[in-house]
Amino acid sequence: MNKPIDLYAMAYQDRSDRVRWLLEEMEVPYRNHFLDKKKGGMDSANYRLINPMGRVPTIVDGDLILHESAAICLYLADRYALGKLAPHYENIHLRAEYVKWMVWSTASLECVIARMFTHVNTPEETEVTHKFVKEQCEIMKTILLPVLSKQDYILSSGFSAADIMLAAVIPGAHDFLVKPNPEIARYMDRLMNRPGAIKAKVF
Ligand SMILES: N[C@@H](CCC(=O)N[C@@H](CS)C(=O)NCC(=O)O)C(=O)O
Repeated sequence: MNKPIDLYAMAYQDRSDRVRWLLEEMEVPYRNHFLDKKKGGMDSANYRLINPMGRVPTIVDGDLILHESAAICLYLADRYALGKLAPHYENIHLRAEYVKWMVWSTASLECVIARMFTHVNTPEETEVTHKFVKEQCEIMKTILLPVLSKQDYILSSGFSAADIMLAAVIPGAHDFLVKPNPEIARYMDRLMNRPGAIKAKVF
């Protein structure tokens, strides 16, 4: 039997959430390792060996060490749920669509949302940042809504790791994306109530 996967995080609700949720969905054994930032857990020489940036999440799966939450989820779904939570490589169009959502969720959507939580020190900066994020979310909405108005999950083939990535990121822009858009709110309800999400304590 394979050794459990080691998952390094700071808490349940950081970017390790999507990885833990995917592992729960796949019922792949794993161990949580929570690093204490205040006690230098992210900066320790041992941790820097597996993640030179001193960030989370990182996984160790046998002899593979991997960081970047989207890359981790792409790898895990391919390795442990290909054809179930990740489309087969032969299905080129669906696969391309899937990879797009996996990357978009962090590189485009999360990147914008994260602006609200970083380097905002004064009320003026907060206002400018919120305006920017709100405008950007209006654009993100035009990408999500046409899909979620016609189907329950982001891929026409059904629930996949791409839904996990999106649902882990979207709540960061709750007021701009979820609250004003019933289609996105229903999508979130559907996903938040999955036993895998509940076990992983994502929300
Ligand atoms: N793009 C990376 C971002 C990783 C990241 O920035 N993680 C945060 C936690 S959610 C972190 O480790 N921050 C370092 C810190 O707070 O010191 C990913 O998706 O894995």
